[in-house]
Amino acid sequence: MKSNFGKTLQLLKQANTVAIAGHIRPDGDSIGSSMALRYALLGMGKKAVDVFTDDSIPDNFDYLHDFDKIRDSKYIDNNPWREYDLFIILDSSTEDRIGKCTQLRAHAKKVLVIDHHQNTRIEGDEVVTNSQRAATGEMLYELFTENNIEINRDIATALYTAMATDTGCFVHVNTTSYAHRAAAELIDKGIDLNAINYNNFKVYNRNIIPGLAYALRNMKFFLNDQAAVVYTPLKIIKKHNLGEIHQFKKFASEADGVRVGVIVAERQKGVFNVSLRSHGNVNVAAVAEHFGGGGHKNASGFIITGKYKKVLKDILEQVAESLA
Ligand SMILES: [Mn+2]
Repeated sequence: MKSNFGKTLQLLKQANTVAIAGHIRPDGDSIGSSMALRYALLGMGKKAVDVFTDDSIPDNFDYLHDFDKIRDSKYIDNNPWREYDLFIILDSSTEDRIGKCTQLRAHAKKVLVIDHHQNTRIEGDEVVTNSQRAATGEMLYELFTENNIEINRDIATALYTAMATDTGCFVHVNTTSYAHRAAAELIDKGIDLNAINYNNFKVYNRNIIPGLAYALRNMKFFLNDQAAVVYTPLKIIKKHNLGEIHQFKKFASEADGVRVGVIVAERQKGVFNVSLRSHGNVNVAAVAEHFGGGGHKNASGFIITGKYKKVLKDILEQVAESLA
């Protein structure tokens, strides 16, 4: 269960300038763990710690200290890379998950990877993985507490954000007693618990209502009603100006009797972002890997191209295998 941080501390100690990259389509774990590590490293007296994400950054995490210092794709496209002692890749199981940040490899002396996905296929001078941890932020909590790195309120806020979002506010099967104990410790650092949870789990953007209504009306059930599919075609996404549709996942995977929720969003003509959510022993990481994606046993994703009818058929074929 414990993560092996043997060489990690040495790499962190040796570096004076550090670049941190999380994944594209950033979530609370990617952003939260990146920022927590930034605060901790700055606290250790590092000269420069820059956080990158090759995407636009959802502003629902703007309560994080220095949130506006995260370097998004707009920054990346308009500024040259500088040189770093260490490049740290967080919460990413494959190289393409970090987008253009892969170029940082050529601008850093050493590369460190910390990730909690299943089957991490990404290289570094040191790669620490632990798929038993609910979040990369939970691995960082372990790193900090085991090595007497002080967790202040900013770090606690970022780590709590990471852990709460990846566990669905401590509901998903990845939630352990360790996660709860860690959360309790973080709450004791004086974080604004209620605001963070309301912000991340309760409030929704009312602009999604028309798109959500469409998605729910058109939700379909397959494989003896064990799989629910919510499909949002490009014309609906455009018509209702839908950004994130992660709220839709809940409705697919939480219908009674459903063991796999499939959420398909056509982001460009014939290009589909697919998210999978499953219950119990149904391993949707394997389904995602079949299509070149990845993730966790009960939550994964991938991109697939083609005609929707064929795409759906292919996906359901793999989902059927995961249900067998
Ligand atoms: Mn994560």
